[in-house]
Amino acid sequence: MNNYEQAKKKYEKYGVDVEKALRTLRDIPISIHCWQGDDIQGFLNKGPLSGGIQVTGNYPGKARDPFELQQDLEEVFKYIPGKKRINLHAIYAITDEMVDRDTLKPAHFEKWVSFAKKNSLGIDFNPTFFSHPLSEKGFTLSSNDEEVRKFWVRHAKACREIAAHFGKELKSPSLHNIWIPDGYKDTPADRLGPRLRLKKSLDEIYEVKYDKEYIIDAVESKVFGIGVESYTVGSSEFYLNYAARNNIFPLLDNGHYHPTEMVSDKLSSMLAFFPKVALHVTRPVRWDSDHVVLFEDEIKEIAKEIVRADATSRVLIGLDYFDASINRLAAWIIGTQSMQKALLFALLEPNTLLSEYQNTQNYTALIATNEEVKLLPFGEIWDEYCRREKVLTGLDWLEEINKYEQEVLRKRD
Ligand code: RNT
Ligand code: ZN
Repeated sequence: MNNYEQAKKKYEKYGVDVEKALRTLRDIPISIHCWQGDDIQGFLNKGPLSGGIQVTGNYPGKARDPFELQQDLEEVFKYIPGKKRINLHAIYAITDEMVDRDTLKPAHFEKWVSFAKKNSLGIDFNPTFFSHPLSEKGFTLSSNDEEVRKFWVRHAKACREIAAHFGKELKSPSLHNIWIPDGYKDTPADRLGPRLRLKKSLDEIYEVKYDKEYIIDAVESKVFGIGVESYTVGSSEFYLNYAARNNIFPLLDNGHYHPTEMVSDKLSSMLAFFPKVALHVTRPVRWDSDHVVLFEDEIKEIAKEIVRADATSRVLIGLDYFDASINRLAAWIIGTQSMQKALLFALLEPNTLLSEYQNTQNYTALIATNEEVKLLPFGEIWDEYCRREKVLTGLDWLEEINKYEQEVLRKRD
């Protein structure tokens, strides 16, 4: 018996179907965010990053143009098992035309469509409401300057058309996610006004109807940003109510809540009401710092909630972090693999047994079994998954990425 078979036996003792877990994992898509590759710079924006988010670090070799970003993504795909999607922002349009955000067209993303086809990917999409002269006053869809508000409504409408185009071309619905940076540094005099304007803007944006086969509309809430500490227009309550009443979906970013609020605990409440829920998986360290996702407790707990609810096709998993202090490709690989490890860990949970303990009030056995399960030989199962998916196991990928750093990244600066 090889290591995998031995490990499998240990899981079987608790009634876990390991082969089924591996098959399920392979089909759970992870949406990989393009913005880890260039510190959210994009190709349309020439200025600095704004909107209360921040990338720290200056590791050499960041992608400077579409060719480099796609080259880096393709390198990264080699070391990530399973089904992948990519997540783009509007500022990643590939065009020589002088185009502003409100006049973007599907044509400006054709090179991404061919990239996606070549690599068998779906594309998710985000309008970019930050890093632009018209967002520098801190307000976009909730602006009290009608010209500014209308500009951003046009931007979102253009982006939904592009997302629907991705969905149609790639035969896989594109998640179109709205996140805006709007808010106040200090306590505002009027909290309702901006929210009513945001509501009006969203109504205008979603007036245009698209086929559900092409686009999935979501809204992402937040609690605060840098320089926007006191009040965020697009808060959790605001967007949950909006989404519920308008048949769109909530997107939960696990860096966007108060530190003791857990997205893992929110998921089941969302799934009780929404057919789909989208996630931005990140790692907040003391604040919404967007550190690289690791194989840690809250990520495992989020994965468990998805698996236990049998919601692997209802929860759309996207990554959202940005670290410029380490090799950016390594950041992508570690974060994506960590999410996949968490999913596998959850799929290997003896859920029938644990639920039975819960339902029979045998809380002693529940806690004891949960602790025991943590020590099962998970690494052997993960390695087997990687082998079957024909990606390197262990740290072998790091050697390849170091080579790539020497041969490609170091020549960029
Ligand atoms: C910001 C939000 C948002 C962005 C990306 C770049 O706090 O999380 O999702 O990180 O869209
Ligand atoms: Zn996010």
